[in-house]
Amino acid sequence: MASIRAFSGVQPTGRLHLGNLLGALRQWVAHQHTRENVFCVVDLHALTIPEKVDPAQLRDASRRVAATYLAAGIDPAVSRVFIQSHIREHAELAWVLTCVTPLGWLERMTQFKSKSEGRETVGHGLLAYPVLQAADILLYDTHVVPVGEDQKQHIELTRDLAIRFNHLFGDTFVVPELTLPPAGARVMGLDDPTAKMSKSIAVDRPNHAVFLDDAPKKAAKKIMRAVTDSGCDYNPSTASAGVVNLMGILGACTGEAIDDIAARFEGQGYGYLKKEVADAVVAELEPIQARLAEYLDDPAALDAVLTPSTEAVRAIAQDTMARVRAAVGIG
Ligand code: AQP
Repeated sequence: MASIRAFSGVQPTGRLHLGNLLGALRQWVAHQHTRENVFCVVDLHALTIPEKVDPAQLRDASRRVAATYLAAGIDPAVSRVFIQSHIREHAELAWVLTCVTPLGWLERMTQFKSKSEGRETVGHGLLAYPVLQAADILLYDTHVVPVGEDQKQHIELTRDLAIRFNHLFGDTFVVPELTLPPAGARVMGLDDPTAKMSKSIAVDRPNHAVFLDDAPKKAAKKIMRAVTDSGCDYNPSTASAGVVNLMGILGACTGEAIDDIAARFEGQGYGYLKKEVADAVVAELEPIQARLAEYLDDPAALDAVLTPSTEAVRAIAQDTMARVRAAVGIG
């Protein structure tokens, strides 16, 4: 049986949070032994809002994200981990795909609309972001893209672009499928459970997100302060967004079904739920933090993963790009 290849990535735009772990990293780890895996730190994507780029820090941030993948349980024996900008073919394929992308497809992306809202000028990179993401995925003949729910529309666009390109230039790309985790696909902000937990929001709002490198006490404190309501309703269809979010986080950490969590806490104050969520989150974070510290203390150990991974994925990227150049008549 031909193997299934998974591709996914995270932007080095800030400290990774619980949403990144439960929505993305945990499903990468869970299935890595039954797939071929290509996990990328998407640093070119981090340039899309140039005002927020700190050139002195970006390279370090990329290495830290790569180390976090490994600390979260990515096994370099079966998974490739590399930094996007080290493979030039991402940018080349992005341009070729840009030329087959109708503008309207990009203008209707909800992430583009929300990120460009209220900005005086909107950069082309922000609009073109999903085309670069499509290039990342299609470059590796990806079958599955394990991501959080917020990426659904972008993966749909990637599929549409692969189909359009194949139609225009002949069968070139594998058309990938999205995969979501069974729980934790959309972790909401602790201080505002109507908005997705997000790195950029967390920068100015200390109680918005639990970061994967938060000290256990601090992580627990943020959860104990999470916004709920003044009632006592655990029914998943009527409970407030904050309570549903906390039950979702607990379920994602422990594997317990939401209905069972709701039944267990019925009649108890939210403090009991928060305490259990805090314990479950801290139990997730502690081993990750211990392994992260080891990788950060030993840059050579990280290089020993990144260097061979980069060479291995380069070979795949070069093959795909050769096919693309032949298909469109360049190179
Ligand atoms: N809140 C979330 N719940 C579940 N999954 C999430 N992901 C992000 N936030 C949540 C998933 O994490 C992966 C990497 O995300 P990203 O860094 O590429 O970009 P993002 O989705 O834009 O993350 P942020 O935190 O919101 O970053 P900023 O603020 O920089 O834009 C993806 O698989 C994503 O689904």
